[in-house]
Amino acid sequence: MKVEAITLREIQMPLVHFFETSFGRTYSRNILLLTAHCEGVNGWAECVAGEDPFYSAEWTDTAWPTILRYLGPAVLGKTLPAARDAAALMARVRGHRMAKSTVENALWDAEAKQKQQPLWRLLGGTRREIPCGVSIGIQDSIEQLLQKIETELAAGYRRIKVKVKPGWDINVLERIRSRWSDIVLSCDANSAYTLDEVEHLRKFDQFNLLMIEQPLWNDDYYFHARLQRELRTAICLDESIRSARDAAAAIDTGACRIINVKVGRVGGFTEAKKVHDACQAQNIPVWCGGMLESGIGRAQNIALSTLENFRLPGDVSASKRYWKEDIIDPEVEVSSQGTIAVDEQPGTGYRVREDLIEKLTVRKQTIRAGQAK
Ligand code: OSB
Ligand code: MG
Repeated sequence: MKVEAITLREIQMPLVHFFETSFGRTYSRNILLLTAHCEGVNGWAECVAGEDPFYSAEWTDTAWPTILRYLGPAVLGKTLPAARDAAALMARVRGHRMAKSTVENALWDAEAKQKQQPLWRLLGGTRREIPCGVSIGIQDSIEQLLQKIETELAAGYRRIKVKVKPGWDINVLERIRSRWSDIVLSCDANSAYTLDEVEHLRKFDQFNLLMIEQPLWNDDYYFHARLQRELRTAICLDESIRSARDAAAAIDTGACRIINVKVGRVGGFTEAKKVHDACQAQNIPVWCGGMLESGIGRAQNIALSTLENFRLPGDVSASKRYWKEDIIDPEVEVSSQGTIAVDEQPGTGYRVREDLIEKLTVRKQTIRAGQAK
């Protein structure tokens, strides 16, 4: 597979409803999309970096030049036996995992299309149907949150995750549990607490949560291990897990009992598979996280979720929860049983709507093999 050219673009898409976490509120997404042009086949991928460096150090404006100046040129003009060989070519660049993932995953898509194989099979998936959950942001009132939960339960979703932060936590969980005593419920703090708040965090134990996601610092697992020893509720790590080595260390220290896998956060499908395998070897279940992706990233998350150890419902939900109109055809739909099925179509099984993407594009650049930087 020869990488002849790469097109990077930024599209702008307003969310149907704002999304608020402990680090802020998002109304509209600016998403980078990458196309790898490989001998007549176009592979697509989405960069999950946010509009601001709040979830992680990476953001749209670090990913853009990193891809155009370093990561793109590292693979351009090369003939790769397979997409999994891309990571080694980009390894000289430290960090910038979301940017790396964008390049690598476009090559996985190209490889699947070239081999006329479903991406999920190429990744080593075995599940034909994946269970879906939803992540519901902080709202203006608890009533509004309860209304949203009701809608998602009626739609069939199998797990409700709510965002929490100091002042929007115990009070909220109490109201949810008094209305729905036995739904599968979890919460995500996105690093909103510190170890001084152990007594407060212990109160979460009364709500029979499936997990509490990333309660402490985004770059920590040592202190999460101290916290996990104090809690009955399972800790799930998201932000802290950047690689399979992080996953192994976190499991070894007892920092978590569940891991959230986001392909962008760990640097691409190759590393995501390694994280999956490292967790499976230690009997730690994983689930697929979300980053408010457009259909392109969403379709790739679906493919990843077919791997065997994705045993818990992911933040993989329907297009219409985020977008008035998604950039893939068909849009992602979730069954009334809260599942998404995969089939034998080559690639992701979703067609990229290039005409619509063109209309949403705010900047675009193509780099070719042999072209000076
Ligand atoms: O921590 O999982 C997170 C969205 C943006 C950044 C971080 C997170 C999230 C979500 C939304 O929880 C998941 C989704 O529905 O895409
Ligand atoms: Mg999270």
